[in-house]
Amino acid sequence: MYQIGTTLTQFILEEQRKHAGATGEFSCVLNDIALACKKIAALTSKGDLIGVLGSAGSENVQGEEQKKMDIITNDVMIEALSRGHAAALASEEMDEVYNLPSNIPRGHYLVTFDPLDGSSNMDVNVSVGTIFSIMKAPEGVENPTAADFMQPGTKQVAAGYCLYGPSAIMVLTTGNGVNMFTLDKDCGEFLLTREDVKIPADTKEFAINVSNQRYWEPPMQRYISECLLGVEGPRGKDFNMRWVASMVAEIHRILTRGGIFIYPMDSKMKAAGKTGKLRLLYEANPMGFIVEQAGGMATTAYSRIMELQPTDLHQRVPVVMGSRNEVELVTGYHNA
Ligand code: P6P
Repeated sequence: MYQIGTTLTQFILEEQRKHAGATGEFSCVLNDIALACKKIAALTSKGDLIGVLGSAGSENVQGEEQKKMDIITNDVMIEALSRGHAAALASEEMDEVYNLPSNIPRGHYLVTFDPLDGSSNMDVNVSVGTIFSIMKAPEGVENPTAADFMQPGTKQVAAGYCLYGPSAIMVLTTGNGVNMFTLDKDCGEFLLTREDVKIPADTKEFAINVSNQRYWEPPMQRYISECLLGVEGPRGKDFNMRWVASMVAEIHRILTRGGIFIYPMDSKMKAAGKTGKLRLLYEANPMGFIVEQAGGMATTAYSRIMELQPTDLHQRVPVVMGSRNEVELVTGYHNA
């Protein structure tokens, strides 16, 4: 018998039924995000056909050039999440917390997001993605502030991303494992395609931007040089390297076949007064939640990412995440 399969909406509602007293609001937030990702998938697939590539001629709060699609996808996320289910929003593309218009009812959830991670890859037609994290909002606060978002990653109630590649794939955790949903563009539904995804504990594949090698701290120099020595070296095996420059694509590969993704602290960042490259609230924490829920590990090279106490909406941190045994080795080198 032909099977449609399990839609994301059905999956979310079945999860909701497991929580007695659930109001359905959390489910609505997830469905709002799914709607936004369907729209973004449509936009990214058209690219030059609809004139959405290239620079917007502006900078974000980090002083990084904004692409047209950074702004467009941010607008899509804001509209989709302004339907009375979220309490407030925070985005890589917005300096401050986004409070909803006064005529919109407030939900009980804070949502942070990077609307189009790796957006510079849009101009060269390489995979990009939307990353999101959901936390509880404080009770009875009409307009949450940045302080309300300063919650460690362990407080996340859900995290996910949508990868816009050959397929559009939504990857979601609500704290009970990781599931993947592929967008069937013919019927406009995300359909469950991989359940309870687990990352292999060991790997032979690392992802790091080697052009920064001369700036790395000694333990990171040691780790990567050992990988490069291959089977003749102390690791006793050859390694492969990947670098897509889209964190979403790297993490998706790691969820699929294992690996380690590293964006370390380095002396160039220190000299510039930076604390890392990737953003804690809407990149490192959501991806860390997903990786941990898939049996992997996520650290700063020194400590667990999800236990960090955030101090700023756009705070950056070093990131080492993926196959548990490999991340443990790297973290051990840094804490030796
Ligand atoms: P680099 C994309 O801009 C991003 O935030 C991550 O998705 C990606 O892993 C990293 O930066 C790429 O950084 O220095 O290689 O351009």
